[in-house]
Amino acid sequence: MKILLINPPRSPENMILESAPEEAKYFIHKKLIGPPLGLLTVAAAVKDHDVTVFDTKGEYDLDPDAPPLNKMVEGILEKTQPDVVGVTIITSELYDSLTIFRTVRKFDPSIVTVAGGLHTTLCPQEMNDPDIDVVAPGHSAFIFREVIRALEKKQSLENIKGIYLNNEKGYHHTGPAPMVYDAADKHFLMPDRSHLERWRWTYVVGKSPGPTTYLFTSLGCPYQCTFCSIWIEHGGKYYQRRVESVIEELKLINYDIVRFADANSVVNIKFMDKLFDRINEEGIRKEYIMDIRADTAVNYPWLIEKMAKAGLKVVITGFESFRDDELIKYNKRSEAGMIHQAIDIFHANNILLRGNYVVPNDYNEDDFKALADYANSYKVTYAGYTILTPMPGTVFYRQVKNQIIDNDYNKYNFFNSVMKTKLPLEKFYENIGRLWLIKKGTDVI
Ligand code: B12
Ligand code: SF4
Repeated sequence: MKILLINPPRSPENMILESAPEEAKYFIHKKLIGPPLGLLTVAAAVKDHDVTVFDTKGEYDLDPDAPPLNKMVEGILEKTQPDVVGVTIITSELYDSLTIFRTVRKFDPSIVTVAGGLHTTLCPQEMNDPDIDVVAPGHSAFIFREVIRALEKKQSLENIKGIYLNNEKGYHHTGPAPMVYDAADKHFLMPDRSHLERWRWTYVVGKSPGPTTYLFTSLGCPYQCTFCSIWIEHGGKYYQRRVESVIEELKLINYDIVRFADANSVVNIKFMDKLFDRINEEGIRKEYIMDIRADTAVNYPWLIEKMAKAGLKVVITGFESFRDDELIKYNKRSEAGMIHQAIDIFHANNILLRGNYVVPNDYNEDDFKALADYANSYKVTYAGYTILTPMPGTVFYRQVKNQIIDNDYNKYNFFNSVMKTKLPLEKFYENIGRLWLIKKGTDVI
């Protein structure tokens, strides 16, 4: 079978950037850069077939004047003549994904269209669209393989459990999946990054000397922050890879910078300790980027030191708030007092720290001033100030559903306010834009 897997473009909506003072604009994320790891995993499940992975984000980074999405997709459809097209979807990229499916349907109605990715897991009921034939929520690479097998043998897809079908019976679920797939261990599939060679040099962040690739050592998170999609995606479970499997992947990777795509890289202390022993033993020399919680750094400074010596260069920490009452409201299970301790530990190990604060919709001028004062007294190399956003499918979404005034999913990327704000909206954005100037470093990540 000929299979085309498409990574949709980024949503261009970014009101923080639009409203920020000129001098802050360089530091505000215009785009996050990185490879579509989920699609590489799906590609690995069907590697015996003729598979093409197409990264439209990479394509627009290669040439910002590349044709509009429907023309770009028509071009790749002409070239590959696929039997099946799959798209990976997060909330802010849903509408462009639907444009891709519409283009495919118009091009050739016999092509089978498959939707997967986080948004399909969180909100499968929203995927009822005439241009989508199959919806495969969860870590569904093996289920996708079954779909391909059935299509190849011209069998009905009704017998494949764990998917939604849109056919003459209407939009319906085929029944619960036969098992919970452990995509980190028993069902781990080694990504083949050669699919992305064309876009390799677009995966360069800021002034970094070379491109970065992503690798995950775990899936899910044992914490349950109210605003977070990730623990919901994994039903609150945490899946850990094996040390030797990660070592094998690191040896295969021909990139010098590796970003751990874990929700939370250091959960299992013994695992990370062992992993870095093995990295040292194998003489693997790379730079690593990880997401590490403030309380983890405070509780295990020796591990931070060990990882820093073996290549840990950049850490991203969700500080979220400098106030304990807000952290409790978010169910963060960490204390504000740990932020400055964690900053000291990371900086003492020459780690470039990116601290991220989330700004709730009810902040007034005094709240912004208090946050600015705090962030100024504990400056980090890179700082991010994003908007607390009710991602559909999260606990926070349910809590604040009535306060949502904008249902345009293009805006659900943490850079736009979708709830009623206490301050006039322009003032709210203006304040957030100014915050982006509070940091030590002069580059972006
Ligand atoms: C890697 C990553 C990226 C990469 C690549 C994503 C891409 N497609 O291009 C980059 C850097 C580009 C990226 C960008 C963004 N991201 Co991002 N990203 C991640 C991250 C860190 C890891 C995802 C991952 O690789 N997981 C591992 C793989 C194996 O799992 P997976 O992708 O879910 O894929 C599996 C299944 O979903 C399924 N599947 C997936 N696709 C498909 C397709 C088919 C056909 C099938 C059958 C199955 C299937 O099978 C896969 C294999 O098991 C997650 C956080 C996390 N730790 O989960 C955030 C995350 C997904 N990102 C998020 C967001 C919001 C963004 C941004 C909008 C952020 C921003 N503010 O700018 C941007 C989007 C673009 C932009 N504006 O710049 C949110 C999504 C929230 C939501 N509910 O939508 C997350 C959860 C982070 C968070 N803190 O909440 N991201
Ligand atoms: S915000 Fe971080 S710590 Fe909280 S549930 Fe999500 S990944 Fe886990």
